[in-house]
Amino acid sequence: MSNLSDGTSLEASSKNESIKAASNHLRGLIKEELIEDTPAFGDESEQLLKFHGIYQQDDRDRRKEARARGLDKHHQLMIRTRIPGGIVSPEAYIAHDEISRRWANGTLRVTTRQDFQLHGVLKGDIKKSIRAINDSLLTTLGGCGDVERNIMCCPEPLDTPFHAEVQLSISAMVAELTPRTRAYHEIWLDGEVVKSSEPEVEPLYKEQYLPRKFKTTIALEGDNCVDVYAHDLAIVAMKKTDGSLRGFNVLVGGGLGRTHNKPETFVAVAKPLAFVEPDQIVDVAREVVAVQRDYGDRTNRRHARLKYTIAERGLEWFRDEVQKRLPFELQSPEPLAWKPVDDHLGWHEQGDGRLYVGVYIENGRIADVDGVRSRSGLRRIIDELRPQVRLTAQQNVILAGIEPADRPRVEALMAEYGIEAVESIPRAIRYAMACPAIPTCGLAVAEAERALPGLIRKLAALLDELGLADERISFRMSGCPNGCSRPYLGDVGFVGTTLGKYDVMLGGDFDGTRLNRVFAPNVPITEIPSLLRPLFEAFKSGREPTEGFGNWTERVGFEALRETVVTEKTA
Ligand code: SRM
Ligand code: SF4
Repeated sequence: MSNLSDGTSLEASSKNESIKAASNHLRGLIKEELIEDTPAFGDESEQLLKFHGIYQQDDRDRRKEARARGLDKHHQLMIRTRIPGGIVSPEAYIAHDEISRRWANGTLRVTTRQDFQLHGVLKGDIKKSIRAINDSLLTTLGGCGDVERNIMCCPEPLDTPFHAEVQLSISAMVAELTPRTRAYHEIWLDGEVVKSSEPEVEPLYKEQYLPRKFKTTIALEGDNCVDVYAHDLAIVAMKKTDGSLRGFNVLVGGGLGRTHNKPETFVAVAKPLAFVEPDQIVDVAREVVAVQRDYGDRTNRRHARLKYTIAERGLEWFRDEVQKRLPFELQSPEPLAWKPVDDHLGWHEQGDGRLYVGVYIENGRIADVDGVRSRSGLRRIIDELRPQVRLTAQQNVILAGIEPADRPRVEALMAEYGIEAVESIPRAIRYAMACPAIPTCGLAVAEAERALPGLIRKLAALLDELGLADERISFRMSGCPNGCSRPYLGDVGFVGTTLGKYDVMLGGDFDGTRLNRVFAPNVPITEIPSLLRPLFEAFKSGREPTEGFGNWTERVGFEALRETVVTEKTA
């Protein structure tokens, strides 16, 4: 029986483990298949492409027609650019906008992890697209795949030593955790195939990379805008009294993916592990990843995230294992306190005399649709004023470094292109998120991005009618239980179960500190407003003065909430 580098037998390991092990550091046959005159890559390349930031998909809207006409699926690719902290130069924004028009479906998608996604790219255009992204000094390497994914950070562009110090830590972590393989350059950028007597080494990832994806985020003390608790590795930057960086609280083992009817898969919030000094964070991040590399489950991909390793072996075991590999002592984690989450929308001062404006983008889709032409509008503003762009974890866009004298011009352009100022957007809409789901996501069992706009407008109207329009309530929808829009960490989650139906989840909170639970399973989307109406009414009359909707549902309890719903139905 042959063995993989972690000692697991090849036969017992998941199929992906063999593909990775045999791929020669993610090369496989991608380069060969790229030049074949076929619309799609083969199955093994499909798995390896993810590490290069590319997903092979098909247009699900066209499946039925293709089947009826005896044709193959309409194959297309999705590209995910990895954008640490969501920081995009104006040149890189323009490059992505160009690619979206020339080779993708004419839209740009801001993701819940501060990346860009381009959908609908054909195989023949993929190399040009990846090249253009690299020319703009960004990369798609590690956008997906079993490696450290994009490292997120609060995107608020404040000019303080604290922000600058955190930024340096992110850059150092990115450098340490990015795969070293030259495959990416060889395949996409026509890099020279270096013939060396020394074998190529992946010091952290070795031959098989990680058992599964690995996600890291950095929050700034007090502001959980990056949804800390959803992450494998969550880092909270803590301040000294003089405002400089004091160190980092480190949490581990969060993850939201689960599978319907598979109780061995579950949602988990990250748990406090340690406090570390600023110059220790890179080593800690690397060793946390290394422990998961060595002990994560390589036999079952549904059970391979860090949350399962920790659930089975215990947090104490995990801490000891990380500690063993470090030359310094981990300190005890400090208590965390959160202020209300700030989505950083609207106009603000940066602290250097300039301004930033957070622009609302519905479900992260930068497009020209009906009266709202955010794609053309943002492009015009960026072409003309060259602001730095920052992507938020709520799928919105920040334009930074704007001179106060230019504010009227930005406002005029926003108005010209139908991009609403945040003050005029109903709060329910402003705080809502949906994942892409159908037609691009192959795992979707229900609509999300295309279904939420209709539903959220009904809910916003309902809240308005009840005098609750000013409430901060987060509604998050996903087209399957994988939880890409983090529906389990909102006040209200809608998790698709089948076409047109959703589990309605309650009991979470606006600040993303607590998981919600299924309140009503399999609710037809058309019935969601009438399910929630009596709850909103009871919230209005029974809440404590500053209590949020999610906290109220948790305090009152599901039994009482269900009675409220039943009473309304029989009334
Ligand atoms: Fe996700 C898979 C979209 C954030 C959990 N996710 C997918 C894929 C790639 C479908 C696939 O594997 O074929 C989706 C592509 C859809 C499309 O057509 O674009 C997809 N995930 C997204 C994005 C674009 C949703 C969005 O609305 O922005 C987000 C991209 C983030 C990024 O830039 O890297 C996205 N995905 C998340 C999050 C949220 C987060 O990380 O903060 C989660 C929950 C947290 C977590 O990972 O536990 C998430 N995505 C998943 C899972 C479940 C993983 C698991 O542990 O079980 C899958 C399925 C899988 O990996 O097998 C998945
Ligand atoms: Fe696809 Fe499910 Fe993620 Fe939505 S939550 S993008 S449907 S995998």
